[in-house]
Order: sequence, then C-alpha cells, then structure tokens
Amino acid sequence: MTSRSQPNDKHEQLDHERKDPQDTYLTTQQGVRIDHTDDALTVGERGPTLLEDFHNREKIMHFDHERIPERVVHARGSGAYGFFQPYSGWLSDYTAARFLTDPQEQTPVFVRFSTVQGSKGSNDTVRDVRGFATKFYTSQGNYDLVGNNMPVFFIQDGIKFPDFVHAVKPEPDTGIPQGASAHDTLWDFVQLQPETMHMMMWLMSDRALPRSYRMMQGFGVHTFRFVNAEGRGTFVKFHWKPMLGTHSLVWDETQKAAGKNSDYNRQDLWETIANGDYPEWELGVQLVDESREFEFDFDLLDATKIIPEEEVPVQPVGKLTLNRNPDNFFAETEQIAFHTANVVPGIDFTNDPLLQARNFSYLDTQLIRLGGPNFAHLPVNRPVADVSNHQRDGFHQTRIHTSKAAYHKNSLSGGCPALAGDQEVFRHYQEKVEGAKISKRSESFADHYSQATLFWNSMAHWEKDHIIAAFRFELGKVEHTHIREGVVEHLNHVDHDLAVAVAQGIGVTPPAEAARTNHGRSSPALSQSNSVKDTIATRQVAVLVADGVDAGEVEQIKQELSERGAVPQVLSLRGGSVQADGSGHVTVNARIDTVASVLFDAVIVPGSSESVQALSSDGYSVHFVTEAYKHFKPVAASQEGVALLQRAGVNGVRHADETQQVVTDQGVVTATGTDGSLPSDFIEQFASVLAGHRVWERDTSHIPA
Ligand code: HDE
Repeated sequence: MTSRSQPNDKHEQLDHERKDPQDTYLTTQQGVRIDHTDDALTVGERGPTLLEDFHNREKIMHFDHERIPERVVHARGSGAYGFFQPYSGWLSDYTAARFLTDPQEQTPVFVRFSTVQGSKGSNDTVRDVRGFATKFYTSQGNYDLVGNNMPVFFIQDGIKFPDFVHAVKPEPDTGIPQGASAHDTLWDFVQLQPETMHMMMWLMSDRALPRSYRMMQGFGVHTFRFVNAEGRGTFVKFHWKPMLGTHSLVWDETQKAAGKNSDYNRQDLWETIANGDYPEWELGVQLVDESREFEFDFDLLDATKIIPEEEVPVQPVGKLTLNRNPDNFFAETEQIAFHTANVVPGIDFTNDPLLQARNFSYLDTQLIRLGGPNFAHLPVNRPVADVSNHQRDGFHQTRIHTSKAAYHKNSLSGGCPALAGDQEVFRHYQEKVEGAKISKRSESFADHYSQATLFWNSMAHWEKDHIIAAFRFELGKVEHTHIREGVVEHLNHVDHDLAVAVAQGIGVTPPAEAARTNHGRSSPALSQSNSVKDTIATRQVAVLVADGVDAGEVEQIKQELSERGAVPQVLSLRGGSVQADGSGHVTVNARIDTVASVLFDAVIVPGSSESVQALSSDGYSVHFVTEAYKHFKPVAASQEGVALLQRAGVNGVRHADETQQVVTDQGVVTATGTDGSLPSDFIEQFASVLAGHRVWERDTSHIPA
C-alpha cells in the first residue's frame, strides 16, 4: 500500500488482469492449442457430431453460461474510471477520511451511471432517476458513494422498497412498460403512499431527462455522518456538481432520441472520454453540527427531504475527473459491486431507515448476481489497500491463502493478520440510542408536502410548464380514473394551481380550493435556470451543407466552434464529401438521414444558394431544422442559409440592417447583408445562445412535432 494513492494505483493492479490477444494462438481453457474452430468433429463430412470434441463441448458450455442476472434495479448502466482529488485539507476538522483531506492524494475511482426502471437493454433517454455510484479505491480501503441524480427518494423506510420497485417495474402480467413510469401500478402506489410526492415532483421535472451523464448533479441522498480524528461526529450530505452545468433534454426529444440512438447517454460518456474531454464534477458537502439535529422543520433522517442550500451552504471539497473508459463492459461495468456499507475511517451512518436497509441489501444482491461470496476478488472490485483476513473458500475463491491458521486468535501464523490497534482503524461511531422495539414511522417524518411545494415554488415558468406536461402525460396513460383522481388530490396539497392544471389535462374534475396553503418559500438552487451557463464545451453542432457550399465558410465555422470546445459535425445529403463552390471538397461526417436533430445541441446553415436549394428540397434537412427549432435549440444561418430556416417554419428570422450584420432573436442567429464573408460576431452570438442550453422563451407550440 502506498501512503498516498495515485490515479494509476488501480490501473497498475488491473494491468495484471488485462488480457490482450495480440501475438497469441487460439487455445482451449486448458491452454491446448487449437487449429480448427469452425467445424465440429463429426463422423464423415455429413455424419453425427462426436462427444469427444472437447473444444466444441467447452466452447458451447461457456457460451451457455455467459449471462448473469441483471441488477434488480439500475440494470442499465455505463461506467468509467477516473480520480478524485481534494482541493485542500480543511475538512480534516470534520472527517478522518484521508481521501477527502489530503490534497496531495489522488484517489482512483470507478463511476457507474444508470437508469433505474428498465432492463439492461432499455433506452437511455427515458423519464427516470439516474444512478450516480462512485467507488473510491482509497488508500484506507474502498469507499462507495452510491447516489442518484435527485437528492430525495420515493420512500422513507427500506421495508417499502420491494413494494415500490414492484409498482414501478413493468406490470407483472403484460411486462409493459419498459423503461417508463407512465402506468397504473406506479401511480397507484404513489396515490396511496404520499411520502412519494416530493420525489414525484423531481421525477416529473426535467431532472429525469438529463442531456448527458456529464451534465447532471449527483447526491448521496441520505444524511451521513463524518467522524474526525477525535471521534466527533458531524452530519453530512454529499453533492456532486457538474462543471458543465445541469442541463436536460425536452420530453418530445427524449422519446425520439430513444429510437434514433438508444445508447445516447452511454455513447456520449464513452466518446467524450475517448476524445479527451474528461467529464468533471465538484464534490460539495453540507455540514450540520450534531447540536443542530432538531433545528429543522423536517427530520434529517428522512430521505424524502433535502436541506435547502440557502439554509446550509454546499461547501466545495474537491474534484472528480473521469479519464478512462473500461476495456470490457462485462468485466468492469457489469461486475462492479457497490455497497453503501463500504465506508472508510471518517465516514459513518445515521439511523435513516432507508440507509440502514440499503446497508443490508447491497451485499445480499451481489450474492445472487455475482454467484458467491468472493465478488470482492473481481478485479474491478478489489481495493488498492491491502486485504488480509480469515475469510476462506467459497465459489470463485481466487486467493491462495498460505497460512495454516484461518482463525483469530492464532499462534500458528504469528497471530496474523493482527488487529491494527490505533493504526487508522475503522471504529463505529458511538451513538447513544435507547428505546422500545416498535414498528412505527416517526411523527417527524409525517410532512409529505412542504418540500414538494418548495420544489414547485423554486421552478422557473418553463420548468413548471414541463412538470405540468409530464404529470398530464404520465397520468394520461393511467387507465383507472380513481388513481388519476387520487394523484390530483395529493397535488392539491402541494399547490392548487398545479393540481388544477394537471386535472384539466387528464379529464379529472379540478379541485375547487387548495387543500393546503402554499407556504411561498423557495430555494433558487433547485432551478436549472440557475445552473452553469458559460460554456459550449462538448456541444454537438450540426452544420448542414450540400454541393456548392463555401468551403472557406464551413472551415471558419468549424474552427471557431472548435476553439470554444464545441464539436461541429458536417451533415449532408450523402456521405463522404460534397463539392465546394469553386474548387475543392468539404468532408461530411454523416448523412442527414442516418442521424437526427435530436442527437445535436444546435444547427447552423452556411450560405450559398446552390447548397441551400438542395437542402430546402430535402425532407430530412427541412425537418432537421424544424425539429431543432421546436426543441428550443439555437438555430443559425448565414446569407442564403436563411431560406432554409424560413422553409422550415422558423420564426424570429430577422434581417440585418445598417447597424447590425448579425441579429439574434429568440435564439435564431442570422448573418445577412454582408459581402459574403462571415461576420466576426456570428459564432460569438451563436455560442452565447448555445451556452444557455435552450431558448425557453421561444414559443414553439404551433410547430409540428
Ligand atoms: Fe439502490 N439498490 N436501493 N438506491 N441503488 C441497488 O444493488 C436498494 C436507493 C442505487 O451502479 C441494488 O448492486 C434498497 C437509494 C444505485 O451498480 C440493490 C433501497 C439510492 C444503484 C439496491 C435502495 C439508491 C443501486 C441493485 C431502499 C440513492 C446502482 C443492484 C432501502 C441514494 C449501483 C445492486 C450500480 C442499486 C437496493 C434505495 C441508488 C438491490 C433496498 C435511496 C445508484 O441492492
């Protein structure tokens, strides 16, 4: 064990396991070389197959057993390696965890992002919670922060988890729907279990539709406990904040993207890491002194509550960078086994009943999934810290323990492994607890609505519109009227206007008056309006061209976008390249009909009448622009390119006048009336719209979807 871990510690360990077939011969599992693997051993050319063909038998046996059970939840996921480094040592007053307090220490990590409801092969862009699970291979042992992209959960007590998951999963008779929550059993559960209401607000919000795993927040959800070197405890909530800001897709877009590229988020993560655009998050903590435990109007142990950032600030601790893709999806992303009880000295639990249940569940689930108790030996799960204990045998034991004594205490192995005494051991926090054994929810968990209202009040107008539309969509798919009515009744406890708006959209009689008075409080940090909006790094920009385009202009657009970190992609009516105006060619990245606007963040149409005429008479190209505009994306054109915008029904196209060569209106950027060269502020203005992600003030309701 090194005293300070480095990002490559884990990779040096894994290098011994990585297997490259380069310069090898094909062999059986027993190492016997084989010169024929395409035909089985038979009697004569057309005769029966022989059992003695051990290679055939072994090959088929292994294939027959290649699948393991998928995760019961979070089955679909994508992962990557990286490292975490604290900014400074200030947190050592609160925690003894070295990986959080030694700024020289770079701790290797593996992060797995996931959806929750769908199976392994389901679509990425579904309305769902996203898992954000991080394994820190710290020099003091593995620490797993198994969080989500929403800071609260559906239920308060883990004993309800099987009920909740049975309700949200595809219905047991039909197996429908896959990767979706818009069905009767989920909403039946919701209407009978109002503790779900806060989380349902998050689930109906744009947080459930992340543009990218790289553009979503992460939360530890539970209140955990830091313990410092003196044994003093402090409550802590963990936050991951993406450096690129928190941004989402729009609902119509997600549904189409699911068809156009079902691996949308997975591919985005893979490609950006492969291109060296390493995703980054800042880790922040909210700290609450134990003396303040009862100062809040909610219970810190209740996982359906947040601590508003305005009440307890999120203090930055360090940065997470993902910089390496796995080599093998199954070996790494599938076999990684997270466990909330994987903690290191300095981090401990609270009595949150959801957390306590998780501490039991995650070990249990790995036994069925990974087939025995030795899953910690799998390369991706192995700590970089030394492991030594008396655990022995079991399926898939990979260690050859050489000592005679597999028990403690022993004299035959010199008493080893020895107890560490004071050497950085984990000591459970000595919380004093007493009480009678009861099966009863604490009264302090009873308020299911105030924070749902807080979330609603904190939303920008466009976020509210999206939430109403989401409730209408989901409940519109619910067949039983009493379930729709039940949900509206709960919404009327959250906010009357919300309940009325939803009721009107789903054929339920709107409630006459509010069931509760809206407290009027809000938390600006909850709105995505207030997220980072100063970068276009990694944004995919479609540049539509056809024969006759001005190669110099395309080059200038590409260069100016690339300088700002965006990724221009030239699309055309055919693959390969197009003929440029005059001489030369423009290389094409993809045919328009093999992609779709839903896979891009913005679109630019360079000028040139020949090129624009060809695009304007192509349905895919016209639809591309219409749809990008419909989804509130920045749309830009220079000179004759404006004609394609008009053909696509784009509103807000304005022409230059004597004072301005470039005009931006509702996120539509046009450069007209110039001498043909691209004005210097064309990409400048386009980039500033794109940095804002979407142009929500644009009215696109009349645009055909
Ligand atoms: Fe999980 N959860 N969970 N969960 N969870 C699993 O573990 C469970 C909960 C979360 O990428 C399972 O290895 C219970 C909250 C993530 O491998 C399982 C309860 C949060 C992942 C399990 C919860 C999560 C899981 C399924 C209620 C956010 C994916 C396979 C008490 C803080 C990890 C597995 C990965 C996975 C149980 C609630 C996040 C069955 C019993 C709250 C990100 O053990």
